[in-house]
Amino acid sequence: MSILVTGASAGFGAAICETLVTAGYRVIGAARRLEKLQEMQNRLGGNFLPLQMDVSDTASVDQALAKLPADFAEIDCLVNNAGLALGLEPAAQADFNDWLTMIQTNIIGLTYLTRQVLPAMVGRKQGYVINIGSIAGTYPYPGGNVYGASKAFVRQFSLNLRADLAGSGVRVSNIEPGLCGDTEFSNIRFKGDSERAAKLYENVEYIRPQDIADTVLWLYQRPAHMNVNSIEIMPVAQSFGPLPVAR
Ligand code: 8X3
Repeated sequence: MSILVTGASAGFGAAICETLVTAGYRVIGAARRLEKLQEMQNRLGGNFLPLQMDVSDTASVDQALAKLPADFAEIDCLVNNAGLALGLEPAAQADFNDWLTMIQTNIIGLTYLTRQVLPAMVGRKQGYVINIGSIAGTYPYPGGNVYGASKAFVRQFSLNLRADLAGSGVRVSNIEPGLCGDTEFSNIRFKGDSERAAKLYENVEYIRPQDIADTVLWLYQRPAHMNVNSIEIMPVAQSFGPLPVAR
């Protein structure tokens, strides 16, 4: 039995892998950057398996899954963590290619991998899909356009999976984090403009990857009869904006 974590080479994914391996589980860390995963394996040992995979490419997903050694091949839990935000421009100025990239990874990648892994879970009458959504999937904000919409997809997909999996013994949760620092997420969102990215986290006690990793471990260790449908997490410093009225 194993736990497969996507986007494993940094940020949430790396923290989730480390936390799960430390708790005694066998973990497959999937990501594009194999060398980063290999560094992790040096630290984490034989219960961590690096797996090169680009979730946005269905052929890459198929090839990676086909390569799994027998002692890791039974995936008991899939943590769909790989995802990204690109740009914070208003919709009329956004780069359409950024939108496509987000749709390809956050929606198509996540759904394809889930579709590939689910049948074996259903066959075993046991399994768990933990999706990493976002508060952006519930609350709109300026510049969130397609990123938020992709996370709204993840939220509803998670709930609809629950509907389809009724009676199967397979659990599904959607973790919806708010502002989280110490990851590559913000740098990617601002396309390498580290100054702009750093500004967002200035003087704020933001959520850390470890907070999300602890949440994944907690969810996985709940008893088999208990399903947490969604769990929304914000830093105390973050809350809700007013509903503006344009005049
Ligand atoms: C991103 C959450 O609050 O940084 O998923 O937009 S936030």
